[in-house]
Amino acid sequence: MLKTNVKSTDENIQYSLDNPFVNASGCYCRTKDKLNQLITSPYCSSVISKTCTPNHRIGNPEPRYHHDENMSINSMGLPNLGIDFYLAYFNTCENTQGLKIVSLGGMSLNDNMTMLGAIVDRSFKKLPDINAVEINLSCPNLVGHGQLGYNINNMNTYLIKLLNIIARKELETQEKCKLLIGLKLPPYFDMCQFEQIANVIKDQMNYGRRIDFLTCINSIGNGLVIDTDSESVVIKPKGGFGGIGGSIIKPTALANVRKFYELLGDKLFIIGCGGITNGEDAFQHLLAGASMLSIGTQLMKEGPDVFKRIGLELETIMKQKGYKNINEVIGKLKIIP
Ligand code: RRO
Repeated sequence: MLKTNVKSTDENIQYSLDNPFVNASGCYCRTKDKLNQLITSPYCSSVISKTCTPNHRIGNPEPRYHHDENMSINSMGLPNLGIDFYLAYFNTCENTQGLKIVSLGGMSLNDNMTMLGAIVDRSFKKLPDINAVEINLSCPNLVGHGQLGYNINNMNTYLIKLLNIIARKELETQEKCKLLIGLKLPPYFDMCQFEQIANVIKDQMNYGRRIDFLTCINSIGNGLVIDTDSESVVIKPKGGFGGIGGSIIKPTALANVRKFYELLGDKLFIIGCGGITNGEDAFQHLLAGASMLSIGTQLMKEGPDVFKRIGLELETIMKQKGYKNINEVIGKLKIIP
């Protein structure tokens, strides 16, 4: 009942996934132990790595993550074990069914070009490491680095240079790249921003550069959580500012999924991320237009069993409503005439 189909823009690559669930990058995916727990977790068909850099990074000082009932705040600062670790992990792990996604977040365009170039080369050599790449354009926590997803001109030039790596390889080999390529976007709040970003993406696609999916949304950047008792911020980096996740960001996440589904849903698929805590939230993300569902804060709170609970709750809602499969739900949100 929860099977979902995802495909590349030109339908060259297609996957039928047992269920739509994947962890949000950053949650349970930095170390081998945590990744193993996801890979073996029922109802988690696909797994994404922590956003990675060419080399190991320690990240920001602790405490750097905090959650309460309705929200989370983090300023992790990209702690990760370096791209080679994640490629090697996926190369040997046993999840053969779902998507194995590496999230890329180099400190510079050069970093990302080097990492993507290596991944694409490996993929053309048919090494089985991974089948998808998510390019993170939206980390809110790097001191001195703005979020690329908020700088439309830079984002456009950046994507041209990065995605040309794939286009060139395809030209050279006369073969299609077998990787799904996605962008992790920050939340947008203005109708003009949605249109501008959608136009940047359409332009890339019109010039033959691959973008197969969008992940909407990353945490809402630079929120501030204050503890009344201690009269203090709750995380150390950046004076307490950090990315906000959890239930309270669901309306923003749904709006981003919906808008990009309206603007680009005939060209690519969307991974809904933000505020999924139960089957009803999952159902709403599907209605808005998500084909896959990414769980972050709730995974941190509950551990990998969260996928089964939410999956079963989603199945119950779908049965009650008479739906036989997810495709009957995706994007079918009604508006009031
Ligand atoms: O590591 C982080 O601080 C982090 C990243 Br890369 C991201 O994309 N989103 C987020 O909330 N934290």
